[in-house]
Amino acid sequence: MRIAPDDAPAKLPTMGVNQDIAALLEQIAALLELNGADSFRASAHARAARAIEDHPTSLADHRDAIDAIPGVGKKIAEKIREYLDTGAMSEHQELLAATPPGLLQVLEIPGLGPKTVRAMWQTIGVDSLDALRRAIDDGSILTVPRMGAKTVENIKAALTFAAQAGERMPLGVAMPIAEAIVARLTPIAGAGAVAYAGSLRRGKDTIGDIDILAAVTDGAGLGEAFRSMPEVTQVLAAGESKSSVRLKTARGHVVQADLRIVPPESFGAAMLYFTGSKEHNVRLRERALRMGMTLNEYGLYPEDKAKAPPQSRGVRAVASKTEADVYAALELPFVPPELREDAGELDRPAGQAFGLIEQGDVRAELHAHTTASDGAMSIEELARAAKSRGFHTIAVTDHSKSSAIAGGLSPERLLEHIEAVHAARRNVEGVTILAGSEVDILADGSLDYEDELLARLDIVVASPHASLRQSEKEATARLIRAVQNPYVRILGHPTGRIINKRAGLSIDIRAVAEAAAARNVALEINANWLRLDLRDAHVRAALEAGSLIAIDCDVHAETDFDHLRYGVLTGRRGGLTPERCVNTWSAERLRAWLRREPGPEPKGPKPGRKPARR
Ligand code: DGT
Ligand code: CA
Ligand code: CA
Ligand code: ZN
Repeated sequence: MRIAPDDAPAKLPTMGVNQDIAALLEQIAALLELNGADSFRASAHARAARAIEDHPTSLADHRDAIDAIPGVGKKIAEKIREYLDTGAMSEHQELLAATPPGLLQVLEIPGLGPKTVRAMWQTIGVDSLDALRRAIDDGSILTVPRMGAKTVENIKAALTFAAQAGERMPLGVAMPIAEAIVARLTPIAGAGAVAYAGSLRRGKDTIGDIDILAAVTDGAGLGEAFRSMPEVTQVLAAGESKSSVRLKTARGHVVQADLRIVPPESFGAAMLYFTGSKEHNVRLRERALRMGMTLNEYGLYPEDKAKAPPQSRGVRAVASKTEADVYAALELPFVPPELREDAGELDRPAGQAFGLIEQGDVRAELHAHTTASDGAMSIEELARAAKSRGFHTIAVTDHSKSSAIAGGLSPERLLEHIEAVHAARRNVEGVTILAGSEVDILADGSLDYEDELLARLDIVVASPHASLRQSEKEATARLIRAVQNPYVRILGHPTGRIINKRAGLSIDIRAVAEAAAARNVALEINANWLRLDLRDAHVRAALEAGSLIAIDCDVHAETDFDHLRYGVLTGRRGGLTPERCVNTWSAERLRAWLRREPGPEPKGPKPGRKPARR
């Protein structure tokens, strides 16, 4: 059914009412602490936020369920109802009004909690990032209670990193916004197609702006609908075939979005052009010219020396309707969007597919937390969630003792936890539950538990969480030592970077991957879009060095399973095939890999290049 513009929803399809409520409650928690409220009240809001974010049904449709959610008290339930009725929470607005806006940015700096930020605000008047920089420069920051030289160094490094990282938006923030815009415009386009393109479609870990493409015969209504979306704060361009706007979402994210409108017969050529990258496009155009043709966003045309573009003179295109048509006419294989970076993807002969991993290939989650450490689900809830996603295996890998803030387990508690996993196996059928650990890699590369304890586990994920400012030499040696521990199977989020916030370890990825390959250890792509660690270039280098790859959601809450797509996109950008990704293997093959004898792999031709089937 074609829905006329007037019938279109008045708001962007929501990013999720529960998510919006959770974000507000979380901000109330931070604002309460900044304003000196007692920390019990603040943490009640934070707890409620987590419970609501994980709540399986939308609170907008199930208002009567609000009071029954564990962790949501009477007062907070009232605030949620107020939000559902009015779209705002008055307490949130009052707190915002009482707090200098710059203070929230100061709070964003990793390593700075609300207590410290409040202390800096109250004692020396730090109320913005600029004020913080000044306080560091003139040394007054050291007069703040409990502020040491080391903390100041950390703040300085974080400030420098934030300044360099610039304004690019994480993939996982941009993707739901783009999908919401596409969903909003699709009914208006009727029979025409609407899709996102640009760096987002290429799956880059951060994006500059959102590019939307629509193929319709008459685009006037579509352009108008795009420019009058309620989130639009500024119209930057309003042409017949191109509109450009700035948006501010309900969660406060600001981003530019471009809409291009092309005739339906040009959709493929336009998708190719606006997906980019620019460098890939340049190579395609050069190739077209060498073959005696012209390529632009409307199509691939026969050679024509005239000045005016061929499409404007009614010249018939050789190919234009689909991307595949254009690649075929250029005698190239279809290049998946994630590989279009002019990094060798055009050197492959036609007819030879890339065979990249797809989300549906992933059948196991090997890095997940439960309420035993900092997760939100019990072992059984986690196992059922994994099963409902079609996984045959789920690994329970709670934190180890050094990750104290994350509720890391003492050796005694880990032993109990292993028993609890065994007990859960009796209650949940149809999915293999592995007893594991995400064990901290200490600064020197040793692990946070003794080998005798690790030997009792089905799977060990070893990850760096602290000491992330080592030199490249130290960091590389640290990770190599970790993968050489006979019980380690996966190196978790190897650099520890947080996008736009923390650079993480610099490592010689080739050396780490070679060491991992020699032990048949997999390097993780952590699919959380704040991490995407390994990143695309690391994946490529690791594959070249012969290493196996794992893609894990690092599940803390049910919705974290949804991050898988971002891990898969990153893997695809690195050229990952299903064969090299342990999460795609059958349960039997995975079990054999996990159970292999501790110690180095037997010497043989190129260890790790082909994981042994046993
Ligand atoms: P971003 O937004 O910075 O993350 O990166 P992109 O790749 O999305 O770049 P954007 O938004 O400037 O343009 C989208 C695509 O449009 C780009 O990947 C290729 C194409 N494009 C834009 N400008 C040009 C151009 O001047 N020449 C060519 N060949 N292609 C262009
Ligand atoms: Ca873009
Ligand atoms: Ca753009
Ligand atoms: Zn971790």
